[in-house]
Amino acid sequence: MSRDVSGAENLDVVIIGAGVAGLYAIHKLRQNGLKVRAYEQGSDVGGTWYWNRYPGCRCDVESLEYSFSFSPELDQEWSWPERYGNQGEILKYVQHVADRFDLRRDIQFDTRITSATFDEATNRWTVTTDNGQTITAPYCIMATGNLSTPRKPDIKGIDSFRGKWYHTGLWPHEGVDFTGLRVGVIGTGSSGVQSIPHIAKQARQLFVFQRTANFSLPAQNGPLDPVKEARHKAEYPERRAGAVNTPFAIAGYPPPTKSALEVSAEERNATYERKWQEGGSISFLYAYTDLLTSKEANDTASEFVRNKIRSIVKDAETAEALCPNDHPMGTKRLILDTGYYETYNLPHVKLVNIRKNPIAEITEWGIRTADGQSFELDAIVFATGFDAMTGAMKEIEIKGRGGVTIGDKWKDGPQTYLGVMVAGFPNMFMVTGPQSPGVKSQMIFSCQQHVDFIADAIRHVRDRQMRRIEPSRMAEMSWVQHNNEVANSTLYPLANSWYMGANIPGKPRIFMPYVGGVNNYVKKCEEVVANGYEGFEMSA
Ligand code: N01
Repeated sequence: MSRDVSGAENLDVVIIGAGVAGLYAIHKLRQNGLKVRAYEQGSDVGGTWYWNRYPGCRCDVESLEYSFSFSPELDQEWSWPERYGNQGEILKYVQHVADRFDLRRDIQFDTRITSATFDEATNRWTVTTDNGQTITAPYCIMATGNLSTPRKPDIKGIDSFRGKWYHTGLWPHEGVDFTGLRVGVIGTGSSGVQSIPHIAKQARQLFVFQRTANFSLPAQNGPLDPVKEARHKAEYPERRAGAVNTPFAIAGYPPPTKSALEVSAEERNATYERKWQEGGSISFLYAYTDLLTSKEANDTASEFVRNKIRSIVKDAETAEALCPNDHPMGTKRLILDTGYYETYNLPHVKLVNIRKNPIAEITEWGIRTADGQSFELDAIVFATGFDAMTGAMKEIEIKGRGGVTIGDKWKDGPQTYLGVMVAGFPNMFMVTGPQSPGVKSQMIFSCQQHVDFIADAIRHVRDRQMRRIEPSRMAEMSWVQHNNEVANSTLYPLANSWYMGANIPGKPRIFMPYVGGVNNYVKKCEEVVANGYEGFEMSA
């Protein structure tokens, strides 16, 4: 690698992160003849799938869909054992991609980026690492992930706990054996719901501390049917091409045509029952056109799921506590589970409703709730989520023009143009940043689509002998406004979700993902390019 007089290493593009986004960025930009390098905090590739190793961790998008689409050969070569990939399988796949496309030689592992500063005189980013290295490059890509900053709540007394505690998003690589232990799990989002049935299989006693009940549907996971796999692989070219015309970037689900309120209760329940048996969240949300836009329509689906919970969980009080009633179904990430509700029928598993009776403190011996009850525990699992969408970037001291930090810029909530760039931060790109549809889509599709857009933008700038690209403040403001208008036309803002920043005390409550659909987002990106990068300003 070349160095400047100060000893800093020089690149064309510095990439932060070697999860699926960072890996594809290396591949794509290298193909465009650029000198790139990714810096990764973990000791291997994989991002989310490297860190989240909790028992039961599994993707909620089907494995034949949740994969890179840039290589038809890769599509045909890889075989998934199950309908939904588990963490180990997906990590193996991502590692295979890194090896097959020789990506590792441009990755530096075990390296955390601490700062990134734009120099207005040279139009270069200077990035520093936690081991004292300095790297400079005209372009910087934040492939830092949306759910990559685990957060444990600040509960009084945690330091005094004599047992062990874990966070699902930072799970020990050697695994955890809960056999014979008394375990407490705090949090019932996707991570909690997926891990609870597995922990229950080992633990002597399991207490689940639930603040908010969530909607979970059966994944109906199982071995992948070889006939289905062969058919899907034969259809890959059309399916991959078709994904771009769908809201979630997943083809193969016929879009709904009717309102839930247009049909009889019998017909509706029969449809919901069929979707429940089929498994999967997209299929369920696609039952009717208005499940995410009309509260009345949504109530029919929400009540169907509540009745399912009541029919599965034998203890009526526990069943009622597990019934979500503070948000419409689908406005928080819909969870896919295997045997979650059934777990509460086991005699050694108990739900503790901390909405009614909050955790007062963690003691030497376990958890004490506000009513004075003590739960003696050997281990506590925090399944309490992440500082989503903005957390990872705010952990790096990113300074744009005039020394303004990303923390200053986003103090009232994130502002971006297309979720790809931020006004005031020239030549810095984000892969699936806030106000992009990333987290509301088949994530690998969105990562690729964003990286392709970024790679084209960089080529456009370089081809014109320009040295700086940045969105105009006007374009950014109007995209943020559009994002809010789209969100407000749906039921999404009714939920206290991580989409809203609601899970982090003090975080601005702004609906962050773009929910207008991947199809509309991609059309917008294409228009922007066709109009000469409309909304972006370029200079020499
Ligand atoms: O985190 P979450 P997650 N005291 O934020 C509770 C993706 N993902 O790691 O709802 C007590 O959803 C909190 O309660 P409340 C997926 O996109 C995907 O589970 O804030 N409880 C909630 O129950 C997912 O949406 C997969 O009241 C506290 C839980 O902790 C996203 O990651 C698998 C608390 C956090 O739920 C995040 O999921 C796993 C406190 N102080 C994750 N603070 C799949 O692909 C928080 N909670 C399937």
